[in-house]
Amino acid sequence: MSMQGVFLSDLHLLSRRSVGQRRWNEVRGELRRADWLVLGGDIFDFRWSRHRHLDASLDDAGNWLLDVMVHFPQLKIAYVLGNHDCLPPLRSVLRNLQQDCPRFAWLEYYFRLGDKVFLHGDVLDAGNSPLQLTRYRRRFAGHEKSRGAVANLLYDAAVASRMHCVPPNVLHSPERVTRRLAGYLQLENLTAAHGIQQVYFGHTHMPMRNVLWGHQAYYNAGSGIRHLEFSPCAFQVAPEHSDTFTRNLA
Ligand SMILES: [Mn+2]
Repeated sequence: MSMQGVFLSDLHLLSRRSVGQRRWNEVRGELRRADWLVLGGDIFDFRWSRHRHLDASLDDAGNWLLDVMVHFPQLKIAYVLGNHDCLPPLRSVLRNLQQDCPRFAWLEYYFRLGDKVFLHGDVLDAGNSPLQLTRYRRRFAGHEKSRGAVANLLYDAAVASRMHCVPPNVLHSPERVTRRLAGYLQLENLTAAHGIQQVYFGHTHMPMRNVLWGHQAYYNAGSGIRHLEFSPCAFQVAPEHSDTFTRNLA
C-alpha cells in the first residue's frame, strides 16, 4: 500500500498579512491520516515578522515546528527553505530539531522523494541557475531584523503598484513558470529522464494542478496570505521510499 503525503508552502506565519495559522488548522485532519508532510518554504516570514526582535520570531518558529512533531507523531516532515525563511539563525533551529527528531529533516534547495521533487520556487525570481539562486537567497538572509510599520505599508503599496504593471497571472502564468522551472531542474539533474515525474513548488502563491511540461506534472499549493487561495497538494509515495531520510540525509 502506498503512503500518503501532503505538500504545502507559503504560510508566511509571523507576518501580519498571513492567515496561515487558520489555513493550517483546516488541514490538521488530513495530516492526521498522512505519513509525509513536505513544507515547501516561506512557512515563516522573518522579513515581515510582527515581532521586532529576531529572537522572538525564532522562538515562535521553533515552538511551532515542535508542536507539529508532537501532535503528529506518525508524520515524517521535510522542510525545504524559501527566500523568507533561509536565514542562518533559523537554519540553526532546524539543525537542532533534526538532531533531536529523526522524523524531521530540512533541506536548502529541494527534497527528492522517489519520482517527486519539492522546491520553493524562488529560483523563478533569482534567475535560472543554482548559482543565481544562492546569490538571491543571500540578499534575503541578510535581513534579520523585521521591517517596521512604515516599511510594511510601503511594501503593500509597492506590491499593489507592481501588480498594476505586470499582472501576476501573466508573470506567473502556468506556461512561463513551468518552462522556467524545467530549465532549472535540468541544471540540477531532476528531469523526467532522471526519474522525476512530479514537481511541487510554492513561492508564486498561484495554485496549480497537474500542469504538464516535458513529461513532468507541476503542482503549486497556493499560500496562507490573506485573500489568496490555500491549496495543499496530496501525493502518494511508494513504500520503498519510506526510509528516504535515513538513506539520503546527513
Ligand atoms: Mn517565496
